[in-house]
Amino acid sequence: MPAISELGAAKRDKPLWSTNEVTVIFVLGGPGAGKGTQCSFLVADYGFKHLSAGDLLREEQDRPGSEFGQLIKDYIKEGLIVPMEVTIQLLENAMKAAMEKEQKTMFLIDGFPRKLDQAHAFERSVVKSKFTLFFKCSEKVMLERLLDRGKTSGRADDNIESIKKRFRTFEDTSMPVVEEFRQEKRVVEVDAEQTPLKVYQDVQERLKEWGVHPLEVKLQQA
Ligand code: UP5
Ligand code: MG
Repeated sequence: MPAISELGAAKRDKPLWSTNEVTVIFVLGGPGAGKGTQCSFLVADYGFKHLSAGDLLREEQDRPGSEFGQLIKDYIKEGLIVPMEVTIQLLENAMKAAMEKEQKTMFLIDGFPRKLDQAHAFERSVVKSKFTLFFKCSEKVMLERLLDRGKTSGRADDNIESIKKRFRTFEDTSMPVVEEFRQEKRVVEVDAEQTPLKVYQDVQERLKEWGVHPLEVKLQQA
């Protein structure tokens, strides 16, 4: 990828895709709320393409020759939000690739947008989201989950110092995004402290209310 100043995806003043062409559901929730876990269930039953912004950043960080590797590493360790131009470009590239190679048009964008400027830039220049699936979970439960996962995850930010910083960033910077979408009545909130299966059942119920159906149902309707 070129220098940050040259990354074009966040700069367009018209969306690249219309909501008729592409469906995007943002998946938000604190660190360890279970975004990735629930997205993997949804991929299996609904045929979404799952794009985790954090995973895309970690991939770019590890890509030999990436000029953003060190920057991404430093931001993630500190629980800070990587400059949006990088994340939006990575998301747009991944969406284009999934559309071309896998004919995907339905996307779960996990862990993004985490800051109001990202939310505005993505919806202005890439595509407007349909709604945001928000996993509500207390810090106490998220901390237990992350420390447990940290025993084997190898993630540079699954340690108590980084986790505390991630919690602060989430409260101070990412919750305002959820609040703005909530005011626009575009938030679907689910209690994420239940078992993974119970959380998923609630998610499925709520998606049905929004007219989003599993693949099996779509085939029956066709
Ligand atoms: N688990 C899951 N659900 C459970 C349940 N219901 N009951 C019991 N256990 C449950 O789950 C976490 C752990 O909990 C797992 O062990 C799981 O088995 C268990 P997971 O599904 O992985 O939770 P998730 O919400 O995906 O947690 P994650 O740690 O991925 O969330 P973060 O939001 O912190 O991480 P992300 O990868 O999205 O971002 C990392 C960093 O990247 C950010 O801090 C930031 O520095 C950077 N970033 C940006 O800069 N910009 C972006 O746009 C995105 C990321
Ligand atoms: Mg995750």
